[in-house]
Amino acid sequence: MAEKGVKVFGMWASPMVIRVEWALRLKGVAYEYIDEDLGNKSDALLRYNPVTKKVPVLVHDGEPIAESAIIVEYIDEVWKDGYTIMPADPYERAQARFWAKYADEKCNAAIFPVFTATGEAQSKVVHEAQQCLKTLEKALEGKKFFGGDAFGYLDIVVGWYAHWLPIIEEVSGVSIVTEEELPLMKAWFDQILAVDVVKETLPPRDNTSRKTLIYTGSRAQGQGALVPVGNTNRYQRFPPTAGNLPESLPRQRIEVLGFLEGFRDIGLFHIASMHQKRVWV
Ligand SMILES: N[C@@H](CCC(=O)N[C@@H](CS)C(=O)NCC(=O)O)C(=O)O
Repeated sequence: MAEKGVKVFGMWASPMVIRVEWALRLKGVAYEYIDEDLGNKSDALLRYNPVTKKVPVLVHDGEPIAESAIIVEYIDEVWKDGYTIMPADPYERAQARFWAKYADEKCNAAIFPVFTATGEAQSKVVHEAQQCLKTLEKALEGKKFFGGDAFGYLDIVVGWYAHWLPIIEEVSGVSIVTEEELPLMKAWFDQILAVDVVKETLPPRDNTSRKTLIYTGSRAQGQGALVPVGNTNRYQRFPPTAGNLPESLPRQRIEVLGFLEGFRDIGLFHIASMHQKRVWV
């Protein structure tokens, strides 16, 4: 007989995994969380998700379900009582799914290059990310959450922006979600960060432990590097072709994204997943 209960295979810094945790917690569903080393995936993960081999995977009574947005919908359908995640109205549901797809396909793709671009190219990338978010922001007009008065499906899908975009801005030295450019989204960030399930689950942002080394891709790929200045919040940008990466850096790690101590508060896992590189922790 299949094992009873709910398991989530995840990775602590994943914005996709956190969607599933938020949905389960909103429903009050108890679950076991299994943190994966994505550089060395467990046999269980590969067995449960042999197609994409990615997290999150929800295993419900022994049956695996992959793809975070699909899992969130599944959770809403299976645990019908209590908190409602999907909009009740079919038109509103279709709209929420449309914007979720738009955010995942367009906005995420526009945001991640902010890490790797420099100079004029970076200003252009920031502008493009802002344009995408402005389009998304229209779905917030006159509302507290994308879901209206309550934190709902689309908030779950894009809620990670509230935590990670300010980190991306800080590490990349740019401003994306500003009062001037994206006032509704900025106000929504505050709403999201005040939601209990969000507060319970986001990784900490601890200013004291920033000894992180972040390599935004390899030099060979021409993407340069961001290296923290001592134990501070400041980062020094090394241009793509620079032979001037600090001597202290292990050479083999120049070809990868390296996260050392303090990784948790920076959480640039996304760079790693973008480049499909091994992550050292
Ligand atoms: N569309 C997928 C994306 C999942 C995804 O990209 N997961 C990343 C972590 S955020 C992953 O497992 N990366 C490991 C890999 O690509 O091998 C979803 O929403 O579930």
